Amino acid sequence: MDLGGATATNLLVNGDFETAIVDPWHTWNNTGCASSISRQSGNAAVGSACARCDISQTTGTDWHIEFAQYNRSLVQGVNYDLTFWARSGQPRYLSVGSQKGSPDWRNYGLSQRLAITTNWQQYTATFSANETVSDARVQFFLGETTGTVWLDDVRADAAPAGRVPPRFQPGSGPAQRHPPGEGCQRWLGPPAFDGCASPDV
Ligand SMILES: [Ca+2]
Repeated sequence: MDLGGATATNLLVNGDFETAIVDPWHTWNNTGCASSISRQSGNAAVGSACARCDISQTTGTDWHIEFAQYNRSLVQGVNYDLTFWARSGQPRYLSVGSQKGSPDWRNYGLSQRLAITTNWQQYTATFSANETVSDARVQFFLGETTGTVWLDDVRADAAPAGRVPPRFQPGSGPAQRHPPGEGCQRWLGPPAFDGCASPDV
């Protein structure tokens, strides 16, 4: 879809963390994981505050620790830029995603793994929404390693016209993952995301 220069509108709320980190921001730790999110004043990338994520225990699976904004609206075929600033205590990876906020937890077009450094840097993950929905989670997956990650100025805007995002490939790489909760903890590999019909598997 050509947006024809549509005005960028941030789909996220309080992505700059200048106010308290509350709903629709949510955090979740899988069994065996421990992390906390706090609002840090000072040393922000933008403005006067940022989000600090301390990951003290993890399974090593990225999505087992989630910091996400719930119930975001996406329009099928529109290209979005998820833009944010990040740094970490040690060089590490984090993943970003967007998926349905309830079973079958299907992916809405975004799944990327990004290398983060100890210096503030701005990142952009461009994706094409594959459905029109109002229950999308926009997610940071922080469970790959322990440590501290700082985030700031998180935005999700319609991408400028003409930008071509990488095509989401169902079944490629780490894209096929179950989200947190609901007993759905089984990794589903390629070729297709098939939901959570058997939560006890
Ligand atoms: Ca800020």
